[in-house]
Amino acid sequence: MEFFGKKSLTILLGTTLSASLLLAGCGSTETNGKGSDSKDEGKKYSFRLADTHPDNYPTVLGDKKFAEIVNEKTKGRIKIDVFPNAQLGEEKAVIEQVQLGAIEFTRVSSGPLGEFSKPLGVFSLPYIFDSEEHEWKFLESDKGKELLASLESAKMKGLAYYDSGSRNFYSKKPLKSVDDLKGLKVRVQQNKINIDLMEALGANPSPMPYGEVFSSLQTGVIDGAENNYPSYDSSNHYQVAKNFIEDGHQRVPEVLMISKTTWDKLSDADKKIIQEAALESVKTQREEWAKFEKESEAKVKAAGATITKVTDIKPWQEKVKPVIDKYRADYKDVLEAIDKAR
Ligand code: GTR
Repeated sequence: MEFFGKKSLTILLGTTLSASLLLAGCGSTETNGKGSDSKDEGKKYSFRLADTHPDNYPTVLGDKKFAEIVNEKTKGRIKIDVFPNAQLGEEKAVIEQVQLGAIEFTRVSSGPLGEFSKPLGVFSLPYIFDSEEHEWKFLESDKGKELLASLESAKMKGLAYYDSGSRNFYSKKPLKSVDDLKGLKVRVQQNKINIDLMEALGANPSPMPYGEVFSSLQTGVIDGAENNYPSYDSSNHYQVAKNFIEDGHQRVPEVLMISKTTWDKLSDADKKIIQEAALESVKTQREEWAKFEKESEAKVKAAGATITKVTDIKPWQEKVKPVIDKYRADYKDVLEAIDKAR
């Protein structure tokens, strides 16, 4: 139900927004506090932040916390409106808009980002993290920060990582072991490492935008997909693909970021506020994530999803070894740093 609501809302707002964009000429508005360049007053800004998830989703709650802190610290001078539900477009399209500065902020997965900034692709490699602790130890390390900073060469500025748990496979057909993936058509995030990953697992990869997955599962265009519990739940995929196997093949962090074009226009003081607010919002996002993840797992089980826990991950890791081997040289330093954080 939510899905159809989301689609029609997207179409509706898509039309309205493109019209207002045309009128405004650009997504952000800037005015000066007193009609002068007074540094004390600073400039007034009205920015937009795009997120693909629905309103109550942990990333959107993080986005809103971020916007609220910026608003408070600037006494309302910098206003950031959060647009959830892919109202401003699917992730790949939004990233392109952010590169152009037409959308100022977004929260996206590092999955699709890897196609815009190669260093971030490392997160799509399978089974590189043992646990949430291992992942966060790396994300907060110098190398983790360096990866965020690498976005600058792609006209974006990474402000913070958000939690996204681990990704697992689900299908309309039973999934009890790695062999059951053989021959299945599985939707993946739009990133070429995922194509190699699915091929190594014997499945047929089908990259497509997130918003198309529900109907593709429903109509049988694809057999399955993969994601964390919160997305499996909030996208209603659990209603059409009831077999979920907890293999935890990837931990793909979320990224909160700003267009480099927008960033470069800000005063140093405003940059500081925005950077600090983003890092402050991580706490809220991670708390909400931990709660939502548990609730989603319970909800999909109660709704009849069949959950299989993988007790021996070795056969999975064996199968995807060629993927790691293919990319090892490209990600040598960062893979070493990930190992060190273990
Ligand atoms: C979710 C992620 C989204 C989107 C989605 C997908 O886990 O939070 O931003 O990337 O996965 O699979 O497309």
